[in-house]
Amino acid sequence: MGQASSGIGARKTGETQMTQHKGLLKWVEEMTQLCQPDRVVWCDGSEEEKKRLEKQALSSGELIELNPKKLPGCFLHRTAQNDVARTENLTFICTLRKEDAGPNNNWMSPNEAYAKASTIFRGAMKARTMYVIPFSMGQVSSPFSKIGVELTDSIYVVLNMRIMTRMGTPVLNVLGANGEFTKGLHSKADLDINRRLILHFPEDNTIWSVGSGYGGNVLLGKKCLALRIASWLGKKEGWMAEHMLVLGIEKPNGEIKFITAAFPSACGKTNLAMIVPPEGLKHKGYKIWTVGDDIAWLRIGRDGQLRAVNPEAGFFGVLPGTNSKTNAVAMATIKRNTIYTNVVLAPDKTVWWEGGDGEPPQEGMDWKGNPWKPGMKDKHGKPIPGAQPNSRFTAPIGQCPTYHPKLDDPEGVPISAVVFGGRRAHVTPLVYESFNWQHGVYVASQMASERTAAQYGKQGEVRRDPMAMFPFCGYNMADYFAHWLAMGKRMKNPPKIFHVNWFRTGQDGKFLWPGFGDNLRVLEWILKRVEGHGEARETAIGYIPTSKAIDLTGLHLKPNVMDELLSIDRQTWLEDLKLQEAFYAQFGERLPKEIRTELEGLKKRLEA
Ligand code: GTP
Ligand code: SPV
Ligand code: MN
Repeated sequence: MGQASSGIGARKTGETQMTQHKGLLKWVEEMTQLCQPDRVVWCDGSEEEKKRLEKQALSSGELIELNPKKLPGCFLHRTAQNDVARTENLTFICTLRKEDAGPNNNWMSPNEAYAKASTIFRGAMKARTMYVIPFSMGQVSSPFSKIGVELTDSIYVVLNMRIMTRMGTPVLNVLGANGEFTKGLHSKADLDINRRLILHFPEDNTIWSVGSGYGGNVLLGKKCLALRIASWLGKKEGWMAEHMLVLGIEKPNGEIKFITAAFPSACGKTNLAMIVPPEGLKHKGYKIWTVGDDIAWLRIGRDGQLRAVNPEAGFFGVLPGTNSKTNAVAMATIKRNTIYTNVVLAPDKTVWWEGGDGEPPQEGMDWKGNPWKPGMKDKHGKPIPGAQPNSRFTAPIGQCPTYHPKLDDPEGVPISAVVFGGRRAHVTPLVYESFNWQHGVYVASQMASERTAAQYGKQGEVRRDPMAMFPFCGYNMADYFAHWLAMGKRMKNPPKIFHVNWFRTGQDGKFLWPGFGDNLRVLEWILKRVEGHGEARETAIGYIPTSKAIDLTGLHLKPNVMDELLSIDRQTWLEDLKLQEAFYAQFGERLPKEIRTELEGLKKRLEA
């Protein structure tokens, strides 16, 4: 509603024009009272609105325009220096009963949380504009989609939500006069980490986020709604919200098999979702389709098959390490209409990041906006990176060369295999297959991974991250395991569950497996197993490919590397079981007995 946003006092006209939804109007009014913005602007999602907001953000310095010839429609944004990743320690699930949030979540009572955050939100939008963003996770008007409304004082958030979700007037039309929606309130406030809170109230279908401007903390449709709130709704309504990519592998005969894969943050989902077949496999004629790179909503279709949709409309992807060799599809996707966050600005207004294409610029500005040159060191002699290790791109999925709207079926694509994986230097082999659904759920529930730059905390530390959902499960994870087990029982043909690890290292500390495109070799074996062939040997932990089962054509691995990648060390595994037991212990009696049964079974097999 262009006009209403053009001046002070636009609020009233805007509201009445945009929606008849009394609950929505009342809530916006209450939040306006609390945050006291100078004005309220309802976002319609139009091109005109986009241009206007970009212009404002350029003049305020929130965005920097990039080279219009080389990077048309692209912008650079720099976050505050203490605000570069999700802050899990400041993220809370606020349920009436603490045990419903579970030991996997920080918990605060709803009363306390609302009171605490209100003191920060009060007056936080003075001299600012509050934007009202109606958005849909999933296709607008699909019965499986969920609607949210985010109130924010950040233009960066509006422009990102435009890319990441379907937003604007069509969503309000579907919401009608009394539709259900998730209420999201966000304010940057003063970006003070000591006054930063990311609060979820699943019982009220509400999210409050304050004191941050970083993606996962503030794009409330993403981790907050599409995972934490949605996982809660999924448990109640019989479906699942997962931290998963979805990809299709098309064979020369036109048949497409779809796979979902869950890896923790910054562990390779975007890369796998856009995989390019390696030279040695090109002759086989596989074509890859990208359905989603971060979140999947899974339902059991009318045919009894597990089906997946990507509720997002864009990518919020990791930049460091992304280049034309590792991820050519992403590189093609982010050439236009992309928001770059926290990377190097070159003098010609292009951008650069560590592990990106080409040489770094001879001089430029680092992600903090300071003058920067390659090879600069800090006072301890450590290299100063130009881009923040968790620097990211925001780009529309429609620009991805391997995306096709026909695969964006509101009923979801049928899933043939579910893959889990972590970043582990040791212990877990390149790939193994679980014995059955229940065993697969156990395998996923004991996943572990080394911490990455995607969240604050000690980098490299191994932590358990069941289903890559530990930071995102909006309720007690013991109940979540039970939900996984129950979903399997409802499926006609539960997909096979696999575990992969691209990150195993050798004696020299280097990765043993080349990764990236070559991961298709592993996916090929997975598909063969799904189809009932593909050679494997049965081991204590599951089925492992025989030494010749994975096609290594064109890959010149040193002798024994494959053996090492596919080996399991009983002693190391038995040690790991102790860590697993300690992890499960925190769930007490609430842990499904099937998980313990599987753990005991594995222990016996390892000791045999
Ligand atoms: P989130 O967006 O945080 O959920 O991350 P993601 O799981 O989508 O991770 P992404 O694909 O962006 O990869 C993160 C980092 O891991 C990047 O620096 C990649 O270059 C690197 N990476 C991805 N796949 C591989 C692989 O197969 N092998 C190796 N060694 N590195 C990889
Ligand atoms: C992740 O950290 O898993 C991400 C990025 O996908 S964020 O949206 O910041 O959570
Ligand atoms: Mn993610």
